[in-house]
Amino acid sequence: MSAAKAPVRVAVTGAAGQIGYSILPRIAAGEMLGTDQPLILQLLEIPVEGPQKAMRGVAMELDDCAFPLLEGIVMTDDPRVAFADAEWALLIGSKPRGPGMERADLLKDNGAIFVEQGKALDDVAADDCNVVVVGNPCNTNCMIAASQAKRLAPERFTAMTRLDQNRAQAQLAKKSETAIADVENIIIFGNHSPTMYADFENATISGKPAVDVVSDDAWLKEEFLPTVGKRGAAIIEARGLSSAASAANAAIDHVKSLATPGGPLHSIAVRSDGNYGFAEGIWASVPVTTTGVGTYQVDTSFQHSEFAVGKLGVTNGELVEERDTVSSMLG
Ligand code: NAX
Repeated sequence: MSAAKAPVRVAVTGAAGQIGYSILPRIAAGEMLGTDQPLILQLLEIPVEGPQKAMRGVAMELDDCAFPLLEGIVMTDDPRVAFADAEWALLIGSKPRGPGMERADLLKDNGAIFVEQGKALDDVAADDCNVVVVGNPCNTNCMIAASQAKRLAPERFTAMTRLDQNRAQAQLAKKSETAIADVENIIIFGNHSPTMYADFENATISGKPAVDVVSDDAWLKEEFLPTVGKRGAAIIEARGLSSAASAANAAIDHVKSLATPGGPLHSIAVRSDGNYGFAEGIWASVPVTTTGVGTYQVDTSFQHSEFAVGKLGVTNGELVEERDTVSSMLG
């Protein structure tokens, strides 16, 4: 019999939030890192009694699930405790946009959180820690956190666009009346915002170009793209709350794909080195193949029409603007 694996430390911020509540039992059940991988959850919440108390409640429920893989739960309001020796850090917690708040204020308020957390990660996380930013605006928050890191490599900081990919895949499967698994190579480019480009031109359905199978250019350009881009707002409108179960599911997919070398192409926002016309140094979503646990290579083979290049230009412009807004926070 082989020896039991050593536990992996997984830090999760915003542990008392909606996504936290959806994701934590799934991580503890082994859905993210595998059903033979013991783990220790290190939960971070803001130093305010309400969220701290709610986090303790979540931990009580995790205890009550009696997950065999869950070897410990750390609860704290100190990022240096939460991130200590973490091999995976899911940065979910951030400030929501309040009434009358400008986007620039949101960027700056959240930027301050990611300056602090980036420094703490660099000080105490495991050398090969993989940092996954979910809290919005996630691309720019990720860039800010990575910019604080002197020890950790910027490539280890990724932001989540997998929910957008999953949304796009589901919409194409519905439209073409095929199984989800038959829709492949559907990649999100750019920002996790309504400017993102869900690249239907390179997608395939049952091995054939999606554009040929769908055969409805107007639907792809005028319905599919806005539906995917504005899906978050549609969920808020319907539920009165933002996406949580699907966001938690996407974060699990993101980590699983990033931890599984040789799997299919997937969308993650990574530091741009100029591919696809994205400005160097911003975090833009692109297709990647995973090469090792937490390492990946950007697939630069996608061809884009003039229409797509225009879309990529818009989302790149937004990311550059976001970077300009937070330039004083970049380390
Ligand atoms: P909630 O407001 O339910 O929970 C957020 C939690 O984070 C709160 O409990 C809050 O106290 C905590 N928090 C705030 N600042 C913190 C800090 N500095 N350290 C630790 N915890 C902190 O939001 P929820 O619905 O869980 O969403 C979390 C974030 O995910 C939001 O920023 C949201 O916009 C973002 N999303 C990102 C998505 C993506 O695809 N990248 C999709 C889903 C979601 O909208």
